[in-house]
Amino acid sequence: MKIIDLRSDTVTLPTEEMRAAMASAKVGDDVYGEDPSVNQLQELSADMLGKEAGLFIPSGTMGNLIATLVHCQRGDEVIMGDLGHTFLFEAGGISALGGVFPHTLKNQPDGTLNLADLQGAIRPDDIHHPHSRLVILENTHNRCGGVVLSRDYTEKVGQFAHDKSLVLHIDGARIFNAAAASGNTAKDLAAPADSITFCLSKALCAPVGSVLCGSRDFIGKARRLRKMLGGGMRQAGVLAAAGIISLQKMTERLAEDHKRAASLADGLSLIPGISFEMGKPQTNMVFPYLTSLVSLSPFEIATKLADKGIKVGVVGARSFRLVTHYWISDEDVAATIHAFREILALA
Ligand code: TLP
Repeated sequence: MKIIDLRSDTVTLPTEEMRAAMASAKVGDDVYGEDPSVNQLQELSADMLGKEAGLFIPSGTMGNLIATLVHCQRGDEVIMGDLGHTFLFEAGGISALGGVFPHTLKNQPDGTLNLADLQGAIRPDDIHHPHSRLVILENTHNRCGGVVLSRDYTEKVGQFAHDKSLVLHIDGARIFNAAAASGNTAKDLAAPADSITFCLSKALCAPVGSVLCGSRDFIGKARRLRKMLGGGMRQAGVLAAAGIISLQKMTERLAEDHKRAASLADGLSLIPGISFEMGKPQTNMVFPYLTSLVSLSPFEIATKLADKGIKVGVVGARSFRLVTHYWISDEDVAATIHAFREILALA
């Protein structure tokens, strides 16, 4: 049975071109800084993100963790959204390993944090309080529907943070989706940030890896922390070789995934019992929910879809997340709409 896997873009398999590049990659010991493919990937990443330097890391989670550990001392406070990936899905690593205190603000439906809320979150200089040190934004914002934070908004937050002597980190796991959807370059979207992580192993199809970018000084410190966390890799060029193709080729095609997400949402919206809390998808994520017309739970529906070879994520009491990516075709979109229609007609 053909499997249509819409649970995430993290499920993407490497392309044939990536596999060939991996097989013939020039490699060396990256802990010595001697892997030519890793060095090329880091330079290319820094260039595309407009930062002085980059560091190849195993995951987006490690990127956000290392950035927080470089920017903060133990006891410092990090301001972030209550729907942010770092708050929800990174196993509390910044607190467990960094002794850092998360100060969450309500994420607005468009993925932003209110500037007035940010203003109110800054701690006065008083021995009772932790130091406010870091703001984390997420672009695109996963749990807010894969929405794009604008360049203008990000600049305002960067300006605000710097005026208050804070630093700004962007969890840009899908910054190239944000770029494709907004018509800005990733470099423009990253410009206000002191550091940014982006992922090669999501929509960009590489099998493993993310890149953390920032100033040369920041990346020097990040490199030591990566080693401390056990993330110093040796002949990682076999992975970096795929990442180079991600940046050179896969960033160019993301609009296709966004178009398919829009058609998927359009098709699903015509089915009685399905609605959309978050409006039309802006990038590659679709978040349908079940109205009161449907008696089955999302888990029951997900099981029936899985029986037809369609895998979807259940993300709430009544809602799903479906993510389009390189391995999802127009036919897969049509088959998914058809399967939902059939299952809900019987529900
Ligand atoms: N997100 C995954 C799950 O963890 C939810 C997914 O399927 O979307 N930042 C953002 C915005 C992310 O969406 C993710 C992964 C990460 C960071 C973490 O990346 P990895 O999985 O490489 O640690």
